[in-house]
Amino acid sequence: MNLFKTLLATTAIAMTASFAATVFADEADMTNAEVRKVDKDAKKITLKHEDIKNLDMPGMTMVFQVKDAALLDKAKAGDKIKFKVIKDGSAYVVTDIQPAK
Ligand SMILES: [Cu+2]
Repeated sequence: MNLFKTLLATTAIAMTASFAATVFADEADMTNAEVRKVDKDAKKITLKHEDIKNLDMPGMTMVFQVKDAALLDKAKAGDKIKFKVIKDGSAYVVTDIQPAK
């Protein structure tokens, strides 16, 4: 294998790995939670959540920012939901909310 082929193969492997990481991040696990409070004006939601595996966070009650205020139409205090959250800089941002079955 010449140097060019080696570089090409290495790049392909790196790209595959980063693509897989991106997909993984985007497909972050849904986490179970119970809604405690919804603040549409501030685009915030208070959740009592279970362990968030993709963020390595244990279960707790905390306030999250939501990406889109429309997500809050799907949740009200007392609801059991599943949600997706990402870390954006120093903030945790909820990107999806689904009713839990
Ligand atoms: Cu938390």
